[in-house]
Amino acid sequence: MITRRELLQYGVGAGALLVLPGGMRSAIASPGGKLTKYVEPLPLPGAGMVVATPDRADHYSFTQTQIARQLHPELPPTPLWAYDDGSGLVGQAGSFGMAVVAQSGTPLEIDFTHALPATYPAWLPVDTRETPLGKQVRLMTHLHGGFVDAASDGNPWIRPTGFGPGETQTVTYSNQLPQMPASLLWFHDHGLGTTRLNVVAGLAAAYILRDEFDTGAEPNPIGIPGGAYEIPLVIQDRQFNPDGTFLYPTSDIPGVVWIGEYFGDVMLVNGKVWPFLDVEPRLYRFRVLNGCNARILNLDLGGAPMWQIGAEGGLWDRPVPLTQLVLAPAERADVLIDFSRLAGAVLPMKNLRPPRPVATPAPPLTQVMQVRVAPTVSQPGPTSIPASLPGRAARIPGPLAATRYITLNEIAAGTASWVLLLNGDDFEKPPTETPQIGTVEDWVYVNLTADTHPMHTHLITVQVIGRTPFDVDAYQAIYGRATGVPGGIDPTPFATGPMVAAEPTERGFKDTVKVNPGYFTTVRARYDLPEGVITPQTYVYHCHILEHEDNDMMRPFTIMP
Ligand SMILES: [Cu+2]
Repeated sequence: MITRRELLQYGVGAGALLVLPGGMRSAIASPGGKLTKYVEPLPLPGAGMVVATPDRADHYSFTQTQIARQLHPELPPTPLWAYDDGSGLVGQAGSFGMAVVAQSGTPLEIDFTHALPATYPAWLPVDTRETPLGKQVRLMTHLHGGFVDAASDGNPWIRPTGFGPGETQTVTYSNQLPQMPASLLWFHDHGLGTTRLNVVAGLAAAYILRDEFDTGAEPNPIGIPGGAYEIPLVIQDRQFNPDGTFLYPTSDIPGVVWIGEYFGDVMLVNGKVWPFLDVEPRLYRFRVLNGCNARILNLDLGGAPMWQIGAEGGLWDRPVPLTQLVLAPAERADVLIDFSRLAGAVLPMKNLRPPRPVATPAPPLTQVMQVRVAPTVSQPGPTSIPASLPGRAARIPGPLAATRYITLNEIAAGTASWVLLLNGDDFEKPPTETPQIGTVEDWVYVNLTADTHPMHTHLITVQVIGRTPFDVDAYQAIYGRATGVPGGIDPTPFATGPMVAAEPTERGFKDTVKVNPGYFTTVRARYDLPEGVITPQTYVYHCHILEHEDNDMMRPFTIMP
């Protein structure tokens, strides 16, 4: 019997026609891998990425609409789904082309109006077992990292059928402090059972929060690079059909369309295929988002010295030196990078295999982009790394009101019943996680699968406490059922070693945490609500591998009085 891992290691993106037993049909003459690398410049805000224009004070109106863009000169134009701020998106060069820039502490209201086709085109293969309304395009925009009321969250529990053509989703983003400090968030579609397809089609955008310290300009009170020296990097892997449409493979299991993970054979950065970036030999700020559906990145920036200064929950209290940058889908890193001793160099940005205990079935995809360092500097900017930062380390004081044990299970892989479940429960089952407002809880993610799952909780950010190795087989042998191990069973008696403390790169608050196989991972959060929002409020938590989230690794949780 071939295992899922063995089956998946045969090449998605190998360029050959492969029909795999129980797995996926893939790489149907995908032309992507043959595209010439480093031909086009990286799109940047105001130069290939649109900085959204409000239609009145603190209010934006977006329509979700289909456009077409050439993502590489050797490809035909690719049909894309995009957020149009009313500009018509003439300034969007690639498949990731929109950024909202907002102020911490100032709430925003946004309308999202569905102006896409009523039904899915053939290049986006829907598995109608997972969708509430068949092949209808139903949209739901979620602000990832937003501290907002449940009705504004873009949350498929509150409105499972989402929004149809002509309908408008109206949201209020609190941008409230301290939960929403200066940071890089993103908004993306969260349609029930179709998140993986809507995001591949292009429905994802940046949301940058500023404050009086992190102004985005240079100079600034923090003493970090700004202006043209602050570079957002949104990394997404994709496959292409010869006609320019995105290739999203389908399963060859009878009755199944859904595949376990989507891996591309081409890397896009800010929506362009394998771009290049011209820099000066000085200090830069890179703001990196892993926007892949399923690929865990391990970025190597060509030997330039790096310091991480923040993550999903904003800036830290001090910089941390980095040698590699391992980011699972939806994780973000705020990084200072020093090119000052690399004048004239041409540096590859590479994606290497993530180190253990991170585990992923992804086939390799090594090249990301190219960084070309000019011989001279036009504007020197800051020349040293600040000793301290105006942000925070994550340290949540007790007492603990509850500890919840949440299991991650993969059931019947490679069959028509293949599903990923939290606590052995479907998404539709009523909430079982019900923290009381204002209390602190530990959530312990007990991974019973072979791979890393990036677990994301809406509304809150967490402090990573640590990861404890344990005997998965023994735990499962005692408590396993047909749908996996139910929630609520403490794995501590099965520990095989002491807890490994949070990584240095987990210094601050996080909204997405790597839950590695062979370990249980403990995260701590305070379950507050935005000012004026009354209990109960229901949100969701899920794996941010979008294929897993769609089938069915997502559950509601309710904040109770
Ligand atoms: Cu997962």
